[in-house]
This record gives sequence, structure tokens and C-alpha cells, in this order.
Amino acid sequence: METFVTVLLFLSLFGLNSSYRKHIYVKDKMDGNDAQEYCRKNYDYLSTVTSQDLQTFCQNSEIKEDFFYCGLQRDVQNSQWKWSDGTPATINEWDVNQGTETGENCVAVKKSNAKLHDFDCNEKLPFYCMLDLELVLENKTWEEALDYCTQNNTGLASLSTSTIMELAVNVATEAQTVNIWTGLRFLVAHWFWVNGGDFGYKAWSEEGELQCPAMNQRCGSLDRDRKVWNPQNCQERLNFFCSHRRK
Ligand SMILES: *[C@@H]1O[C@H](CO)[C@@H](O)[C@H](O)[C@H]1NC(C)=O
Ligand SMILES: CC(=O)N[C@H]1CO[C@H](CO)[C@@H](O)[C@@H]1O
Repeated sequence: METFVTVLLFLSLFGLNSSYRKHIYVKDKMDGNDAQEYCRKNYDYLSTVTSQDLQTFCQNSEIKEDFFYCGLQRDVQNSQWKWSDGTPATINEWDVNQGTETGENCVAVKKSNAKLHDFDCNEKLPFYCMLDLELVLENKTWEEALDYCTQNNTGLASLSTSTIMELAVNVATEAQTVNIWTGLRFLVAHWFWVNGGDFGYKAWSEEGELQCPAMNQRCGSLDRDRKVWNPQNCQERLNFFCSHRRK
């Protein structure tokens, strides 16, 4: 399916370790489950939003529809509203007489007033996906960085699409080191993303994607200044990116 994606960049700091979130509007209409699957495949989840985000989204002139899905869904086990990443609902911006209809387990935002409406999940609507990236301001070897991300239930980030690369380049301006570890690793005969992700998109530096990098150049970093990936000595101590697992 041909999918048109428009990107709106809202960098928001929501933690100590510089976590950044980007929301992406997808104008293809899908039912609630397919929309969630699409977000999981291409980004992280359907968007978790604040009241402020609702206002900002609704000012997006790309949106021609009256309604679009966000990541709020009813947990059918206990009827509670939760975000599609599993965390409890943190907003309560229901429109009049909304949020109470049983059997309507998905939530869409009404563009004209930025209020929430419960919807039958079979309804096909455009939607917002989100993408998170964490910049960890500690200097670690590649292996130590891998352990840190894993212990935090994420992984060393795969910068495997132009959208996440763009986010990473923006976030990198906050880094303390010029090179920042990514999940790029060379083992046996090829480079791969340790956290998953394919190689359809590439951003290697000129000295870049060596078929056989030197033994001490087999971990990949993002070069903050040149905005490219670099083969690097795994023992160097650098800041690093953690993110959710790519599909
Ligand atoms: C990491 O290394 C950079 C560059 O050497 C340095 O400026 C920064 O203070 C170090 N960060 C920490 C947390 O030690
Ligand atoms: C945000 C978060 O959970 N950070 C933790 C990640 O893991 C390191 C070490 O394993 C902890 O020190 C952080 O608090």
C-alpha cells in the first residue's frame, strides 16, 4: 500500500536523560488495530498525547478529516482507558457524552474542538504515530551501552529509517560527545542493527560501510557534526541512544 506520511516535529523533553518524542501524522485511513500495527511496524506506537499535543495536532493543516485516532484504547479486561504502550490514561479531554459507550474501545480526536471521542475500532480513520529516542548522557563502551539500554527495557537505537535518523540528528545537538553510539555492529560478514531493523536506509560516512572493517572498528556511531554513521572502536567511551525495538 502506498502510504503518505507527513512529519511534524515536536521535540519534548520528558525525563532526566533527554528523552525525545516525535509524532507523525499518517493520512491513510485504517481501523484501530491496523493503525496500531502500522505504528508498531514503522515507528513505536499510536501516539500518547498531552492536552497541549491535542491542540497542536488539531492545528495541523494536513488533516482534512473530522477525526483521527490517537493511542488511547479501552482495556477490555477492566474497562479502563490506557495508552497503546500499556500505560494508564493521563488525559481526560472527553467531549460531551463521550468516553462511556461500551463497545467503543478506540479513541479519536475531533479536529474542530480537540476533544476525545470513543469510536468503534472498526472505523477507518487517519492517525498519529509516535517515535521515542533517548539520549543517555553517560560515556560508555558499546557493550556497556548495550547493557544499559537493555536493562531499561529498550535497546541500542536502530537509526534505520530517515524519520528516526532525522530525530537522532536533532537530538544529537544535546550530546556531550561528537560521536554517539547506535545499535550498529559488524559481526562475521556484515553490519546489522543489534535491536532489529533492516538496511533499506543507509547513512554511512565516506569511509563508511566497509566489507571488512578493521578488528577495532566494528561498532557504529552517529557523527553529530557530519550527520553520518561511522565505524568506530567498540572500546571508546561515548554518549549513546536507546530506543524501542524496531520491527
Ligand atoms: C563524556 O565525555 C565528554 C567528552 O570527553 C565530556 O565532556 C563529558 O563531561 C563526559 N560526560 C560524563 C558524564 O562524564
Ligand atoms: C530511566 C531509567 O530507567 N534509567 C535506568 C537505566 O538503567 C540504569 C542502569 O542499569 C539505571 O541507573 C537508570 O536509572
